[in-house]
Amino acid sequence: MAALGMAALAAPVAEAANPLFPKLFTADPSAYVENGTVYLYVGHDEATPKSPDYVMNEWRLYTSCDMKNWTDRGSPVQAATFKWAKGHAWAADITKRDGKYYFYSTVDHATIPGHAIGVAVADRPEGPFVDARGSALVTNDMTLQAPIAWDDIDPAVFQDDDGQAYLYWGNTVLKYAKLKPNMIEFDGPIQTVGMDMFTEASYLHKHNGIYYLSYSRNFPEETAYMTGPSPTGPWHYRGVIMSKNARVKTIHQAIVDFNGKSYIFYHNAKLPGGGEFRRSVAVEEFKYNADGTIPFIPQTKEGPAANPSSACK
Ligand code: FUB
Repeated sequence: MAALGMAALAAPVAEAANPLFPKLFTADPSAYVENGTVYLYVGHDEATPKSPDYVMNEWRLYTSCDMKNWTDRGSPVQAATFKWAKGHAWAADITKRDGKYYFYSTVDHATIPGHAIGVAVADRPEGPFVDARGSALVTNDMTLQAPIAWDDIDPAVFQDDDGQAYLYWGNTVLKYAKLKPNMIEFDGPIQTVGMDMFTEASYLHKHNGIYYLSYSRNFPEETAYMTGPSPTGPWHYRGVIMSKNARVKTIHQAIVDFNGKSYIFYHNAKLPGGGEFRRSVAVEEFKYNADGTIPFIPQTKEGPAANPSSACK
């Protein structure tokens, strides 16, 4: 049944320019690449034009074999996947370990005031995902560095070549912890990273042996990044790579390599009717400089050229 349902949902989206998905408002991209396929998980902005806040109940999945043509895979995971949560399907991130896919998700906690982070797991990147713990991995009362309800958001998961996994997250204060090999418990204390003007949307990736910690800085947000020699730094600030948006204060990036090229996903509010709570995900190709730094990346209407992957099935 589940497989049939997924096949019925898999609808090709017409060849896409930016923003990528004209039928839905989408935000907070997280990209995962496997077998020549990009799996792009996004939050779904369901707010009406007059909504005074985010309305987000589910994450949506789109896939592509070439970064240009996208297939709608429906919603493989929702805030309701976590019985202890009550909505607010904010930013999320995914990784694979030992044949299973772990989806770290921001939600609101039903009984512990504030946002929280849950972990869902699936046998395939298309889902369906189930709650991997039956409880939150992070709750607001576990982190007292910022006296706000929304400081435990935007999980970013990273696995190093030695198999050690790390979770970064936070708003106002950037936090991280090592994950145990089971991926659903921390292995050691929660640490913080001291930095200027950190807002949210931390994202850790590695390229040619350099670790990159990108994030949203300032408010309205711009995308900035640091580099370091390890997944925990020490970090060296490298500058802003994408300017703030018009009509929306957030921007939330994810950076991946796909089929020999490098890409940054982000959101803006450029769909008709878009705004603060009605955002739209977009993508740009970029090339690392010879010294490993990332150039400033302008937002474009065209997006990247098609980059067909022969490994895509
Ligand atoms: O989508 C809700 C929140 O807005 C995210 O968690 C932040 O990164 C910002 O994009």
